[in-house]
Amino acid sequence: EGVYSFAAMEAKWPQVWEDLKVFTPVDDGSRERRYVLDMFPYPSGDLHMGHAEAFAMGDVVARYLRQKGFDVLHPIGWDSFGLPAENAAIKRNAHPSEWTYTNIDTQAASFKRYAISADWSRRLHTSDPEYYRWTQWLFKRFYERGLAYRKDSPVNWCPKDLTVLANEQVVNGACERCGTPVTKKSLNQWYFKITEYADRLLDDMSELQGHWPERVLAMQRNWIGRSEGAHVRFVIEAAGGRPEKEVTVFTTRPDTLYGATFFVVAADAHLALDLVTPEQHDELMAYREKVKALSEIERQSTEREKTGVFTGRYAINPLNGEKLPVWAADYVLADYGTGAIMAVPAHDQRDLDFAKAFGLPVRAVLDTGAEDPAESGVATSGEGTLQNSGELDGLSKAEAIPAAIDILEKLGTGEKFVNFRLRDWLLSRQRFWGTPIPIIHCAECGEVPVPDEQLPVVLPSDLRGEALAPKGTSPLAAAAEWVNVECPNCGRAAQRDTDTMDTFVDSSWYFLRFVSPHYTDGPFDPAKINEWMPVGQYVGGVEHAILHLLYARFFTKVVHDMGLLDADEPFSALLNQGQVLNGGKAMSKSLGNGVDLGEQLDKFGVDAVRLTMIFASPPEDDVDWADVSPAGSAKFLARAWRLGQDVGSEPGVDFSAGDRALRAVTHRTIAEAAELLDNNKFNVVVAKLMELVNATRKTIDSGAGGADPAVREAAEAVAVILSLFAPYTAEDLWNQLGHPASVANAGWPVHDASLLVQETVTAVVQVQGKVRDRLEVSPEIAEDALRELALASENVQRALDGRGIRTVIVRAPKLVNIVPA
Ligand code: ANZ
Ligand code: ZN
Repeated sequence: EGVYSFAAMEAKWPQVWEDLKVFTPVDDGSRERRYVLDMFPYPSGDLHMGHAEAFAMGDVVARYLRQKGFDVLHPIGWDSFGLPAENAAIKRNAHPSEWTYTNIDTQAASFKRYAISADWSRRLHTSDPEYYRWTQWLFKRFYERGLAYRKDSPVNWCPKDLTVLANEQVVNGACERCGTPVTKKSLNQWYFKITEYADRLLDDMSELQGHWPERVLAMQRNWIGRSEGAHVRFVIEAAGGRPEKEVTVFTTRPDTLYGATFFVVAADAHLALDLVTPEQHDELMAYREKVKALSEIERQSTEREKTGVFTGRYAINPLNGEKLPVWAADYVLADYGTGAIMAVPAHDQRDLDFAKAFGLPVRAVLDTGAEDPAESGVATSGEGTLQNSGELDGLSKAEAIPAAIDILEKLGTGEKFVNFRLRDWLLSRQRFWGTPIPIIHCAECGEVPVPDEQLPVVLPSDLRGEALAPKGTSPLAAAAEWVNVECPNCGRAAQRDTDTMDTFVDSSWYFLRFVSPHYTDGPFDPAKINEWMPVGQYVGGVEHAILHLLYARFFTKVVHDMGLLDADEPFSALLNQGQVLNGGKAMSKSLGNGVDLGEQLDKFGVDAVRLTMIFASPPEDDVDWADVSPAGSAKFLARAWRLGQDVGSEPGVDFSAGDRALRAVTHRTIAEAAELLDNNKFNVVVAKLMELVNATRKTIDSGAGGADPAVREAAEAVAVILSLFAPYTAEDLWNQLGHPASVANAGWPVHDASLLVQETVTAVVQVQGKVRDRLEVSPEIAEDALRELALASENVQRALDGRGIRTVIVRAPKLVNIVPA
């Protein structure tokens, strides 16, 4: 009693909340449901400042909706497969599960201390067999629908982690995890056919507009990369003993077909080997070796000089019969479009640079009014009029594109085509600590899925330490007992697939599992799933804009198409919290500017740290820990808490007799806070709350003191609003006010609109003693302000009729008397 002690509160309340199951949804339909989700954590070490910020934000939303009377699902779990556990296990000669589950326990304890209002009974870990059983089950359903398949192709390879990477995991040509430049390697790998959903992933973004950050939508749009154009088939003439062959190109500019002067295939694509003549073979092989050694960054650089090798072959332009030399070059990418292009140097800068380097002809077919690209070295691209183009001459570019497609279609050598930048999702990994792919390879039967009733395919427990070290092939291959099985189909000796799934597969459906995490007859309970999905508010970092968020949207659509889920978008609204910086820079070991969350909590208390995170800036903005004051937050919290000691009335007292001025502040705060919270302006709510605490203190210290019912009304509102940001202080204040736990379920106070109306008085304005106007003003209006208002009155100006003013007598707030000159 009497002293604000965060340590005492932190010791007292968690058990009470747990006993009362305050944060477990009733899940019986008696209240409208809302699903609030934070991107689940990866268990590397203890929680850090970034977690503290993100989870404080998500918790504000969950706690607010609970106060508003919704049945809130706010679960927590761990994304617990992945490389760091495996690397730690290699170092310590341990099993990855040891490191993983130890860290999870540490983080769970910290989350509990941090008072995240999560339903702990739904806790899940993606590395638990009862979870990955259903990841495997879903993989099988994808497989049956043709959405999971294996193919040979050049893939992104991280030479440090010795594993393949999805395109989404290659950032600026480097491994997203370790920063090593990525190279290409030809491998047989598993893919998810996300490209089949490209159109829907793009189109359905219209539903998310206004509810997701625009930059995330823009990143996804760009990543999906829809391009409208045409497929054009070119016949490659037989030469050097090689037969004639048809090759298709993708072009966005079929109008420039007459300007094509050469043809290029990706040097690293198999097509280049198919085409090259025996005379050119060695040169191409040497060139391919050089290309392989290049990183994607180097290949895509526009600065680098163009290189390539002539294949010895010629392509016939289907429109004019011209013979175009076929080159192999690295600026054409093997995995975009068809891996082959018609080169139009006059109107494509990359082609022009190549033409210059190898002395190839340049022919402008679109007159844009600019200098001839052959002379200027600058390809032209704007609007213009077709020339040197036979039947297309005289058309505008916009007319010529459909006209050219029309001609191609009539000739049977091409058609309109929409190309996507999006590639299929490479999901197999040559690492241990992930979900095993539930496929058995049989010499007789080929790929045989593991029967559903044999799921999960559990990871072997005897591989540890060095046995897990990356070798470029999966460590699972070494577990002979695990690998060698009977074919489920024919009973002959067969082998398990030894790759594991990308951990992004695990996180693509965890939000579905949270709805019924202990359900054993399927990935989720069909009776519950549509009650909760979609997630109403998702909270997490912008770094997941294209990886996790695109994959989760894809999974949701497939599960929807299976008829298992009504929703076809997983997250109705998305909030990207900013970063926590220190001294204007991201915290990092190398800068030595890391701030330890545990130390902050010990020093200032959970509530002060949470409140500081919220108060520092709008949720989307960064928080610079060097600029904030958790000590200031702690002081405010103690001040708010002390209100409870000075309230002199009993619970249930009639507020209507209370001080009207304080009541007006209370009700205005309640109304404004709700509107601000609906718009994610959490920081402003804290500022309003500070004003309310001050106003309450002022009333206590004057007049009726703490016995005034308005003081209780204000203090109760403070407790409820504060419960979103500082759950311990709020609970303790609520308790002091004589209410049973928990304030989390107290209910959002209803504001009385009539109290929001500001009181006014009527000021009479006279000119030469005659009443000329009446003004409605605040009783507290200052003399200056009233004088200005009176002089600005139209009636007063008319009465003055251009005369000057000798004196103005002001008796605020009731009277102004103006004496003209
Ligand atoms: C002829 C042409 C003429 C082109 C012209 C452009 C301008 P977006 O918009 O990104 O889809 N292209 C096609 N496949 C390629 C590959 N695998 N590697 C490198 N470049 C490739 O770009 C489509 C255009 O990029 C295509 O249209 C093709 O060049 C090139 F005045 O065809 B164009
Ligand atoms: Zn078989």
